[in-house]
Amino acid sequence: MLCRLPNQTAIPVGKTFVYEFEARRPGTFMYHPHADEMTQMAMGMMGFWVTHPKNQHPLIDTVQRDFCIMLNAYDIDPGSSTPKINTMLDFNLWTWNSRAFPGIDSLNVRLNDKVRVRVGNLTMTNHPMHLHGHEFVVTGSDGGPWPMAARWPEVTTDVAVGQMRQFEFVANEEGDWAFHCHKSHHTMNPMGHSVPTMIGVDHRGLISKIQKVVPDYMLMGERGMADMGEMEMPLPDNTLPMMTGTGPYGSVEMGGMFSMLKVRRDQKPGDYSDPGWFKQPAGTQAFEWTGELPQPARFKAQSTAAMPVAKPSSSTSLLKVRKPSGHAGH
Ligand SMILES: [Cu+2]
Repeated sequence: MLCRLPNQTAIPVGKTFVYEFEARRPGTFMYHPHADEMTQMAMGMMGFWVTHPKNQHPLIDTVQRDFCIMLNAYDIDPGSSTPKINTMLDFNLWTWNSRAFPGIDSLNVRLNDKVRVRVGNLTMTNHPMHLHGHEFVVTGSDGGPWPMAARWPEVTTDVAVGQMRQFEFVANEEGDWAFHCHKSHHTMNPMGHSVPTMIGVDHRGLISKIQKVVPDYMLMGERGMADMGEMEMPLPDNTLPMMTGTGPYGSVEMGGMFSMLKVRRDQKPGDYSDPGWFKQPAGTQAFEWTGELPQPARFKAQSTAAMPVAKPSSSTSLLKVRKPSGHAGH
């Protein structure tokens, strides 16, 4: 990491400095300034460094595809363009290589390619990276390639703050496979975290009354947040919709740290271009069931609690959970 700690002066505005060193260790590394670090990193000053081995390395396999993903995050108010540099956790743009879905390229590979993905995290929270359709093996971190005995199959690997994880797999399943951070708020674009949950609230008759006072008032969130993805509301300039992206079946309702792995039989070697959507063979999709539905098997309590439970003093202390359902009387 380049810094102005005791061994280096900062680079003044408009100046160019040369850093020379010998890249002795093969691996994946990250760099960023330590000069006014909080400001400069909040505004995106960071990058990847990959040192490839000169000769065949016993712990570094040859791969046909190699992807680098830098996890970074920004807090930019809707309609503005300057990141808020004091934000510590509640960022609103979760990005790969400073791009948010649907602006992130898909990872396009040829069937049976060996694929390496290097994921570095210079945000201020961890990101569990999850791949559909394949199992991968984590093969290395910032410290270098891992010994074979330290590797195991996974479908999600957590990349903690300041860490790099490098994972590999053989792309032996044709199709379009989601690849994303598994924190659901990280696959969203700007969203308000202070918005109350309105699921199941009966708004009938209420909207027309509010619209008498606020003519443009629109109701949101009655059926969850997915409606937001399809609602084409006018947004301020320089603002992304919360959930967006259009797939072969309409809105995919995603944002942020999300992309697709596209595995194709006829992708040319070394061709990273987007092959378009996969044409799924007949019989590989879910279909609607219209027959009888079996009763769900339910556990029957034996009325022997592990510990005695105090009787509720009033009905208000009974636990009630409302499920998001339109069926009255359940
Ligand atoms: Cu994340």
